Amino acid sequence: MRGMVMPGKAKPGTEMPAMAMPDTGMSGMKMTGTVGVPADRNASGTAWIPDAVSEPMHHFVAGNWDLMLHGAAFAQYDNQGGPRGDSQLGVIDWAMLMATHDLAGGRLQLRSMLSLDRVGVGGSGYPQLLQTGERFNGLLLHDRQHPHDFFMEVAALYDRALTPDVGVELYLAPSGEPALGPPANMHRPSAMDNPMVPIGHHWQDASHVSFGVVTAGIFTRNWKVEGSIFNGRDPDENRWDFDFNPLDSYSGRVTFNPDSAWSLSASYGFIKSPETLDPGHSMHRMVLSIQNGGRLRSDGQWATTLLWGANGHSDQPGLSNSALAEGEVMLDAKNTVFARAEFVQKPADDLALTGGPSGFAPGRSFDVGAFSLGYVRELTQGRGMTLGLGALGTLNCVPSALEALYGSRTPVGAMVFFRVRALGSRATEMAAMKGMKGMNER
Ligand SMILES: [Cu+2]
Repeated sequence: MRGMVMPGKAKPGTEMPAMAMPDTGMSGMKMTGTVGVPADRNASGTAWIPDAVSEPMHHFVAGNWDLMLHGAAFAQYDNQGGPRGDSQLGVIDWAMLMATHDLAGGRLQLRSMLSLDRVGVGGSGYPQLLQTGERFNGLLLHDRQHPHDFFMEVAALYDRALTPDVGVELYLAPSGEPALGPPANMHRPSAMDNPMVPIGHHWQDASHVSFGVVTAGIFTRNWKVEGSIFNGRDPDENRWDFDFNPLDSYSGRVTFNPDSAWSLSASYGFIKSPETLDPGHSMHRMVLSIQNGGRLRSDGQWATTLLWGANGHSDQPGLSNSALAEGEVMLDAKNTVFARAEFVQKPADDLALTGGPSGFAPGRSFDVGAFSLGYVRELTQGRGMTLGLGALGTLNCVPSALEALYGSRTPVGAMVFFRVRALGSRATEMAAMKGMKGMNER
């Protein structure tokens, strides 16, 4: 089946990377990187996605460097209902540049991913019912999604083959993602057009912005085993700097891509004092993920992710669980639908419900859920970019104990947005292939 995969992950204009398979990119086979792993199977940090799906990005060449540029921006009007809801006009965005160069028999990739969320949605982020995590003005954020740091990722990734079938990787990041959990939500093909972050983010993939990460891994074409040491402290509320601390957290992950349609991973992490204001508190995190996807007709793709993530707290018995199912279908060049269903056990202190009149015990946990459905219609495309108009609705579920606080057992939220990102799927690949053919003919 691999032979049928379009060269979406090809690197136009480059010669075979070190230890590459024979270059059959022109005949409809994907060009491959170290030990046959496509160069951009790493969707974020060193986390894999299925080869059959791709993140839209631009490929170009500057001197001896292969460059890949991608990103997305959402200009959004967000309205979350009920007493704990709010409304806001804002812009969230990220842009990522990757530069790859052959080095010492392997491949060096330098990456920088930046976000202007702090300007676009302010220090308290944007309204999202039941979302929790991080702080603003010294207070825990709740029912809002925090802005991401300007330096979402600044990293160097080196990989090379040891034998024709076994490769090694080393990832060094002043800001980046340890081997814990699946790719971060905005880099998953199952969620890349969804501006909302999962309410289970801090149970699953929130470590994607960690200020200090070292990851080493060994991989074959189908398997990867990795270990990280990293700074597990949550980013502070100054979103413009690097929040360095000792690398006293650690994680390990096993990933299995049995064929081009699937990527499975299991990971465990020990996160040392994630909260600066509560340094005695540490966490264990376990995450299982299943990603699946494929091509759809001439210029679409579909992708799904199933996730279980759990936190064990050093000061509480038991596990706090989360589960997520999400999917995105690019039906064709114009129409994309996406959906997500979530369940999370949220502690009262995360939801800021331990003080004041509500006064729940800090250890009390609430089972909450969120179901969302969204659609994007592309309006215009040019210069390798596509502009879409989208809408997203979320139905949340809270237990009766929270009914008065949320105004309902089923508070709702909605968002309308304009979204700009690199032109996706087949369109860019076709353009790239034409470019490659042109180069060959010259
Ligand atoms: Cu995040």
